[in-house]
Amino acid sequence: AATQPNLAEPHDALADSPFLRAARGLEPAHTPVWFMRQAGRSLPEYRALREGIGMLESCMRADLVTEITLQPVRRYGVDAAIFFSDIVLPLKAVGVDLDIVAGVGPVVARPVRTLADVEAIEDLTPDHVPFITQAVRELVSELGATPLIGFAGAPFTVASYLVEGGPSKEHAKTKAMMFGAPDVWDALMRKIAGIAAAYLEVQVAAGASAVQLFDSWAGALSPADYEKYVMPHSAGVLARAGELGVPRIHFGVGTGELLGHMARAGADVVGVDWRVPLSDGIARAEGRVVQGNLDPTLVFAPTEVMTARAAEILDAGRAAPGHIFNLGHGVIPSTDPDQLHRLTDFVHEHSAR
Ligand code: 1CP
Repeated sequence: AATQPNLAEPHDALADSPFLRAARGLEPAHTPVWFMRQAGRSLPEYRALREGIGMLESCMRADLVTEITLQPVRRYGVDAAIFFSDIVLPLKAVGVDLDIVAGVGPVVARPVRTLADVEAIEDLTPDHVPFITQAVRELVSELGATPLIGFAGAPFTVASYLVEGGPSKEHAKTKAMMFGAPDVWDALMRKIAGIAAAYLEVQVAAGASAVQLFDSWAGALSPADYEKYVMPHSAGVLARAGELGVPRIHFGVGTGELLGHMARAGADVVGVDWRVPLSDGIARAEGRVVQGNLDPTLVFAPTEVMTARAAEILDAGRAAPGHIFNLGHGVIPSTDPDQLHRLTDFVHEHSAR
């Protein structure tokens, strides 16, 4: 009977995947590895496919989303796929006038400044994003035992694009609203949190088996301000994601002083950037699984320098309840894909149990 095909088998293979076992604090066969921004400009096959097609358009075509998401999985043999989209895509889907400009990033035509601006933004329903449901379903069937990570932008980081109107270093207008117009801020954060949670629900309903909440720019905040103005809203998103029964990863950049708060906001897995030694990240993550944290520029060093650093991170990761290997932030577009392939193989070999 053991040799008979069993309907439960594909599901079990997925649940037993190194990524999902590590995310749940169970011993995996090897330390799982994936790379933030593993799809995208570093891959020649991505650049070829995107030729003449805008970023937002490619995010709204299920066939392109599926193919782009699969490209790094095929090439590297990473332990998870991340859904190809962008943190501002759900805003576009509910009608916010924005574009993703090549070489710049998200640009919002009419930045949000008033309560009326906030109230004009629609809440997200599955009907706004049928291409997401379709792409996730296709991906999950193609990926088999490789988990698909769904994702959304966290309220603070998404608010920064809406309020500034585009990428920003200081987030000055955003923080001016946060400090000076708490009623507008609260309404905006609630609005974005609702959209993010609904967006994650669509992805999980269609088969995503984990979610990552990207609060890339939360490191611009002090712990006290994070706790007061941001954490309750991120916690709301993570609580709704928790009801879906999938592991929740919470990540930001420059968040060394915030890792405890980000854990307590409702993370199962805490993302650690490369500025924090992983052993410190583990202590600050208060018993959570950790993800990270190789400096993304180390791929430009000789392979043996890169792998020696990866070995240190893998060894440090053993002190955590679980460790998912990743870069400390996204893949830099000029990265040589062959280096990431060697890195993936090294992580698997060095960590094989
Ligand atoms: O496989 C993958 O990981 C790629 C999927 C992906 C993800 C997870 C993209 C495609 N964007 C994102 C999330 C995202 N988008 C974040 C959070 C992750 C992070 O911190 O890196 C952020 C902050 C954005 C906003 C954004 N979109 C930027 C950053 C601008 C800034 O403020 O500095 C940029 C450049 C984009 C455009 C974008 N998104 C994704 C790609 C491949 C691109 C490049 C555009 C293109 O190829 O034309």
